[in-house]
Amino acid sequence: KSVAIVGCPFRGGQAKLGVDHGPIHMVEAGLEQQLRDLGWEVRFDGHHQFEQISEENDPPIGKMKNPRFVSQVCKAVASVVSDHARRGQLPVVLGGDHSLAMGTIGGTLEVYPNACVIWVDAHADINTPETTESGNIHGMPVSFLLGIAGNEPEFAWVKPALRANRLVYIGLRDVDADEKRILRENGIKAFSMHEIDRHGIGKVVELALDAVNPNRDLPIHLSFDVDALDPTVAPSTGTPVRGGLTFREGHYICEAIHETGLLIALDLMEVNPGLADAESVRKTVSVGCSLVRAALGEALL
Ligand code: DIR
Ligand code: MN
Ligand code: MN
Ligand code: MN
Repeated sequence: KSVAIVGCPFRGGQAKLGVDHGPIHMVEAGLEQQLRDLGWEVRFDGHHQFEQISEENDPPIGKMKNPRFVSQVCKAVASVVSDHARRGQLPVVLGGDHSLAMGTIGGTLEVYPNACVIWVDAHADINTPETTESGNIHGMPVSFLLGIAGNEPEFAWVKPALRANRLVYIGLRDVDADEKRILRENGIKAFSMHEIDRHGIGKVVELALDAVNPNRDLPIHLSFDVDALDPTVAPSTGTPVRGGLTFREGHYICEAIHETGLLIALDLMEVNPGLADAESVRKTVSVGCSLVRAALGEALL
């Protein structure tokens, strides 16, 4: 029962300053000890160090911004994650922006090729370098993991290791038109806020697991973008969208995945302590930590 906290102070997948401070704030809030208190052996070797590539040395490739920087960091993160996984340590990767998931999920699938991915987010992050409107790579990691991003030599190291039927979304409410088409064409299961309103979160998590893990025997990688939560719950994030998960719905997802006993990797992304007043920042950092604790077994009773 061992976890490795991997802080990734990285913001190259999007334009806003501050998201690189997310992991530092979550660790300073005491996450390490909180996980020890849950009975985990916790390894934290300091935040992931990486070489900066400045913008003048990293001009766009097509519409993609900071492509070399994002690619290099994600490649390194993939190897950190796979190393921990091979040693039987559950990697808890703290972002940082969600482009990092190319690395985290890439690393997971090297060690657990049959893992399924539960992606909790307001956004689908499945744009391709062709369909992106923003050019921000944090809106694209899933297309690279699925192998539908087209031939991008800079990202040739990303193996198309994720199968469409092993991916499920929960919490979507801000999906670009091309992304909706990509989800449809690839038959990817997604539970938007509409489905959560209709069925309730309990049923939705059950249906999501039925879709990607029908026999409840495959390892689970949970990639949680804090903007899945309603902005009243997690205000300090780069692309807040109203109408999101309540505090309890977010925690329920984590608790239910913990209960499967199948969780083998966790991402907690897009906490940006630079975007709000002190109280909103504290709230967002604190909910980030408590989602991690819920996924790692903190029980209400
Ligand atoms: C938008 C927003 N779909 C994009 N994506 C965000 O930039 O591709 N992802 N904010 O987290
Ligand atoms: Mn700071
Ligand atoms: Mn995201
Ligand atoms: Mn998002």
